[in-house]
Amino acid sequence: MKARLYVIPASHPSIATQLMLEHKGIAYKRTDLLPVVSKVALRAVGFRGITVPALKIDGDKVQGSRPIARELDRLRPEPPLFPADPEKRAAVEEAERFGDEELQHPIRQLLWWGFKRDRYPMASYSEGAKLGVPIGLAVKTGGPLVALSARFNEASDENARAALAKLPGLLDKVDALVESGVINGEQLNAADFQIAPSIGLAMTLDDLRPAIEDRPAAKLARRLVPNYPGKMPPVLPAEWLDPLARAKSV
Ligand SMILES: N[C@@H](CCC(=O)N[C@@H](CS)C(=O)NCC(=O)O)C(=O)O
Repeated sequence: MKARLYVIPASHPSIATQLMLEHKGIAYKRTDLLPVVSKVALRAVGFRGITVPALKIDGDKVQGSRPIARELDRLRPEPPLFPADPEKRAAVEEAERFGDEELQHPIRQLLWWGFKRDRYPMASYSEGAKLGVPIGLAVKTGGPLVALSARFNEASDENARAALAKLPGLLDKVDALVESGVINGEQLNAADFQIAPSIGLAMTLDDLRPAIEDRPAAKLARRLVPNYPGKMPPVLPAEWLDPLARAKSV
């Protein structure tokens, strides 16, 4: 099987896909892309969409963490990413949908809001990546790239604040999924691989980690992504963090 995965380093759905390829034992080559540049690069190599993860596998092109999970199960059924039992499969698919559609984006917005404030931590998110340019230089000259990505991801003050207000509820939902055994069970599934990187990425933000690290959600992240790349020092205004602090103290 010949596979090449296009990623942005430390992108949570990209890491989800890397984990799934590893789970299947599929060897792959990785192409690391800078945000924004990634959109042009993906089109240049023949993808229709403009986001990572994007996978070329045995001549086919698949884009998006959820379609990729299904394609990997089709190409290499063992070990499966979805349970055979229809009821259990439906629960995993719903958890995976939640991870993709509800959990991923607020965390992405908070990260880009942080980079808007201070882009120097970006280098830590690209450690070990082969971007074709020295990361120090990319960060030094990366002001316009950060501004574009923050705009693309709608990382405004208002949305960052809304993302923080939403976070306790999202974390409660992940905790409930862990506690009901839909995720973090003995057999890992597509929802585990979808959700763990979002929690892992959130925990790279010093502002968010204290509200997460004692939760069941953190156990899943430590199991699947113990060395999530990146570290963002505190950047968020204290009053915006109130909903998180309150959620931790109940
Ligand atoms: N929900 C999609 C998300 C894809 C997505 O938004 N990827 C981001 C990286 S996390 C991206 O490619 N952004 C382009 C950019 O920042 O320039 C999935 O799971 O595949």
